[in-house]
Amino acid sequence: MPDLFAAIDEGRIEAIGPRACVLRGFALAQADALAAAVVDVARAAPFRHLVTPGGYTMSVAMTNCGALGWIADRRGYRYAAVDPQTGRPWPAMPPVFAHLAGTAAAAAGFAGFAPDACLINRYQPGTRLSLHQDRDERDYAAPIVSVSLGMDAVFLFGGLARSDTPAKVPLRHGDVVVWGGEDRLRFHGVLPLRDDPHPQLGSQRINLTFRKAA
Ligand code: MD3
Ligand code: FE
Repeated sequence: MPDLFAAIDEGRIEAIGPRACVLRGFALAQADALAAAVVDVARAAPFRHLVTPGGYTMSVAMTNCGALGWIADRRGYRYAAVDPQTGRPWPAMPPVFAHLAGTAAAAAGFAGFAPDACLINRYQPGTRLSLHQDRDERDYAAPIVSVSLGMDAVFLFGGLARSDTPAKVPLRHGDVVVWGGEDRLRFHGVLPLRDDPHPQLGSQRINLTFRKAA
């Protein structure tokens, strides 16, 4: 047991919105298998820093697995079946990923979630993700499931307007968050990561974000 204080919350479900909740420690039992699968995905589709249409190089490094992958370039944001860096399809979604996403969504009240895209974000100390909405998916009826691995982060959960003051939600190794319904288009982001190395993953945080893109 690496962190006795984190263990206090394990198994709790915290509502952070009408249709958004944190499942504390939901991915802990699969964390090693998930991290190993991330290494496999990144061997086939390496992490890279995307450049936004505005010309800003993102501090988060990204890759994808599944039928579709989220990309940004000077032309815009979109989902694509082929990795523009390798010219090959994105690696298949590992079964442990798909299973976890489905069981987490069901535990949060979204039965039948079958994601076709998994965006994998890698944060290093100082990395942040500024407030944004996820609007590039075809159908907003499906939820989004996110899995946190490695170092702690402070997630910012805002409202439907960029100017709404966001709530701060700490996310730890093994936590899973599910967003759907009226919470699906809320602004959100991640504060700059502080360097407090994780026993298994070292000085990084990995976030898996499962979506139904098509
Ligand atoms: C909240 N990633 O990749 S969890 C992203 O921790 C992203 O890497 C963050 O925001 C991370 O787009 C936050 C994912 C998340 C995804 C969709 C949401 C949070 C959301 C939709 C509505 C509200
Ligand atoms: Fe997002």
